Amino acid sequence: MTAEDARFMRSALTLGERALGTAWPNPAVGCVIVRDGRIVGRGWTGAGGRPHAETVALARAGPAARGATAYVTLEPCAHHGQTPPCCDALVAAGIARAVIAMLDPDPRVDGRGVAALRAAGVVVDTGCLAHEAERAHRGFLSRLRAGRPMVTLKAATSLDGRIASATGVGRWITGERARAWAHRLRAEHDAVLVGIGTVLADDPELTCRLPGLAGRSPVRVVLDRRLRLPPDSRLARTAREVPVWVVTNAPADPERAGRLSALGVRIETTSEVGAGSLAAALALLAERGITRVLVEGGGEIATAFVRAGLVDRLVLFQAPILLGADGVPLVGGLAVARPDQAERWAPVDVHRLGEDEMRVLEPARGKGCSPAS
Ligand code: AOF
Ligand code: ZN
Repeated sequence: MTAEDARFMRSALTLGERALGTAWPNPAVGCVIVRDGRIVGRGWTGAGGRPHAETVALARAGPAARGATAYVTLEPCAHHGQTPPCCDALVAAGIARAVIAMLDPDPRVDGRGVAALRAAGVVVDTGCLAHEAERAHRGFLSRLRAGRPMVTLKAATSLDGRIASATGVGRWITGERARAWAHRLRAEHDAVLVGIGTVLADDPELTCRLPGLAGRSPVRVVLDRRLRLPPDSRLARTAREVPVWVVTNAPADPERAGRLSALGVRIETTSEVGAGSLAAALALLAERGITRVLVEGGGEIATAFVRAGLVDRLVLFQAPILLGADGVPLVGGLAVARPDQAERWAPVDVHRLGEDEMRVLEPARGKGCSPAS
């Protein structure tokens, strides 16, 4: 693997990012076709998972693909799904070499793509920026391996970790730039999830309203055990434009369920209550194809996700204000006896956004105590 390989794979990974939030249930794959050191075709997975990235990049490259190298962030598929196998398309286009970041653990692929390419005489190198690719595909991998989507917990807090004032007001803790970034986060997730308490308190819309990304709003999921979602809430009223799924416990009030359904709200039922209910809700979302969930609150939901060890990534927007102990905390009691027993979070990214600071953290598994899961 050369420095040039890494450079082109990085381009492919960046392209793949464009499909985050729209490619589900498929992975957001990126592909570049390189001929004589120049990129002649680019592609990423289409909305709903099709077309696949390679097909798009090959179409762009046209005859220039002959003798070229294809850089793909995930092993090209070998199965006849809704589209013909990408490895066949690469061979037919005359690709001479394929550089693949990581194998596709989907049982329909799982090494068969690489084998088919090699059998056709294509030189195949795997493992180029594999670590980065694992990261890029973690929603897809989590759904496949753990049967649940990847979970990002997002919160806007004060310096002292409060998400709302003493009177429960959380709008707005952070400034405009941080809020714009939060909208971008929505676009990069398949679904955004809140508890019914947040809906009743704030009547949020939970769409992505950034210029140019308006069509990228995620599915809006409400955890609403007793089906309290008001039919005149912003969510219910806009359910025909951007999907709203309510996860509730059976038996739901049939009259209310009927009214919400008539507005286009999808009602999903799980029988789980209490400790296992979050895992059940996530499993249900995974079954429906969701690979990446952005949890936006409120505090009770955030606490439940943290306690259950179900947070894969924490995105904190921190404003330079103090709200004090009478403010609403980001997480409730965790009963940590000693600091060295607390779960540790590894910082992976930090940005200044005006006066606010955004920090991205991931559980530092193995250090500190492991979360119950
Ligand atoms: C690729 N390139 O861009 C993507 C791939 O339902 P299908 O036929 O679209 O196949 C879905 C599977 O294809 C999915 O589970 C994953 O293994 C692979 N996704 N493969 O070659 C792509 N998105
Ligand atoms: Zn494919």
